[in-house]
Amino acid sequence: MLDKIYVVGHKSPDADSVFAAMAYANLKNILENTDRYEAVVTSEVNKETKYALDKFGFYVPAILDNAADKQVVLVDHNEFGHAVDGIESARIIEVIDHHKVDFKYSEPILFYVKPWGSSCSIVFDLYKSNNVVLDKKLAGLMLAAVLVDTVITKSPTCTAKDKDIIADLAKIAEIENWQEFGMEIFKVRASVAELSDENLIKSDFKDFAMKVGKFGIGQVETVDLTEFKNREDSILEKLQNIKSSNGYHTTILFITDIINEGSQFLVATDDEAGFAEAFGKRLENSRVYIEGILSRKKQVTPKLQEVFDK
Ligand SMILES: [Mn+2]
Repeated sequence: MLDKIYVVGHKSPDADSVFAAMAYANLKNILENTDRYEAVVTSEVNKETKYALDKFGFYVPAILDNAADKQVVLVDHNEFGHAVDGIESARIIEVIDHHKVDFKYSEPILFYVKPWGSSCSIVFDLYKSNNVVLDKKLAGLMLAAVLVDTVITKSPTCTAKDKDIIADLAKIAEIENWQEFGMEIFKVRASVAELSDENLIKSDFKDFAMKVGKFGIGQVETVDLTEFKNREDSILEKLQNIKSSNGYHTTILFITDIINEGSQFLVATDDEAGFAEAFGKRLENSRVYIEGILSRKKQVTPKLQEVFDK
């Protein structure tokens, strides 16, 4: 029997990283007439991911918490800092991603990155170009992922290609109103409001190494910012704790209002002036609302890098 190849997304798995792994493992098994590709996750999945899996009748993929000496396909990330533990000694077979490239490897591999709104868009495109028929339920999962990653097409990361793919996936999944389906998913996602401060911050949290030090940036989306208003002080306290006990230069949670298309920033940093320089807006009492900010990848991280990583 040929060795297993694990298809795995990033740490703190989101819908796109889980569903892209599932869809891509399925595609590879079909194309290579094998069952050696297995989608796995790095840790427990979040609420909307579980919701979509249940809705379309899938099990949660098994957890792979260490990839040392294993064969892996990375989806939805390429930086080792975001990858499963043990990645330094894993054998990487392929990378399928839509994030900025920060990748070095000792062998030539298939490295497939497109500047689209979600990894599931890229995987869908691969089904099409390989003439593989996509299952209705898998299409539903992938649609959920594209809608989450593009904030129901509102995010600046959403391209014309993603919009076409959303329409195609909705058709295959037989979902008549994808906007409504997107809101359904975001309502589940917004119920993160029930999480503890720490779990709220960590629900979608990524590390970024910059010249001045390590940044930890979490994002939460909501349809109602006021839901978080009375928790801001305790969230800030937690951000401060995470910052000092884990050696961060800055920790941020930004809460994105997807209806009004802006984000409330809660920031623990020793360099508030730098933050103001990056965003053109000053923190007041460690917080500030910034209109038009929806994307960590396309807006928040690049703005911070301009100031803190030059
Ligand atoms: Mn993604």
